[in-house]
Amino acid sequence: MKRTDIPFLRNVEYVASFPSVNDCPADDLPVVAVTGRSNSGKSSLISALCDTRNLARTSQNPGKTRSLNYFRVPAQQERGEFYLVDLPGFGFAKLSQKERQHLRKMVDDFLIRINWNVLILVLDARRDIGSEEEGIIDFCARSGQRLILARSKWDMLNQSQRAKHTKAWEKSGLAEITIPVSSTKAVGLEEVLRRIRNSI
Ligand SMILES: Nc1nc2c(ncn2[C@@H]2O[C@H](COP(=O)(O)OP(=O)(O)OP(=O)(O)O)[C@@H](O)[C@H]2O)c(=O)[nH]1
Ligand SMILES: [Mg+2]
Repeated sequence: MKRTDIPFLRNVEYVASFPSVNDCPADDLPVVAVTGRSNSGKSSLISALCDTRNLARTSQNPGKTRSLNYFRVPAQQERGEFYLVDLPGFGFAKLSQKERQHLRKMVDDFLIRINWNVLILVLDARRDIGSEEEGIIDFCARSGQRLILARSKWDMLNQSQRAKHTKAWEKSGLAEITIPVSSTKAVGLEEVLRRIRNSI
């Protein structure tokens, strides 16, 4: 698909960064949430889906997203309005144990208590799935909630690495929910957008 044909999310507005689930909007707008390890590319993916460079304030410093960042996506064509939420990254080694636990709890509380429509779990394509990601995949399978595994930074893999990874997730039964994406090269964005549309 040509870049100009991708139905990017337009006129997305930053709402606020909430320190706790208790503060999050309690209206009935659908919610699309983005989670994943620190530095996996969550904020970059959100910015790419909105065709902007810096919507979700990506940074060279991992661990920067430390609250629940809400964006409001206006209605477009047949699809209604919804919230896009950038969750704090988990597993950032440079934070204290206490701070890491706090962020992890914030994400867990969000996943359990917020009535979200689809969760995008961002995984750096060069890394293996860790125990945190496994926990989230199991949680979604048990609760029957929609999940997308976005294998990010796909542009950084060569042909043989791509083939190897594709084989691995086919073997693990995750192919159905896996989408290779590159935020910098606009790979896989239209498929992520299609699944978002189908879930809200
Ligand atoms: N080459 C390439 N680099 C990427 C891609 N996505 C993200 N990056 C880079 O990876 C780094 C981390 O990206 P972020 O989007 O800030 O990651 P994050 O998951 O939001 O990180 P935290 O907010 O710390 O949890 C940045 O230097 C990005 O430029 C991609 O698709 N391709
Ligand atoms: Mg971020």
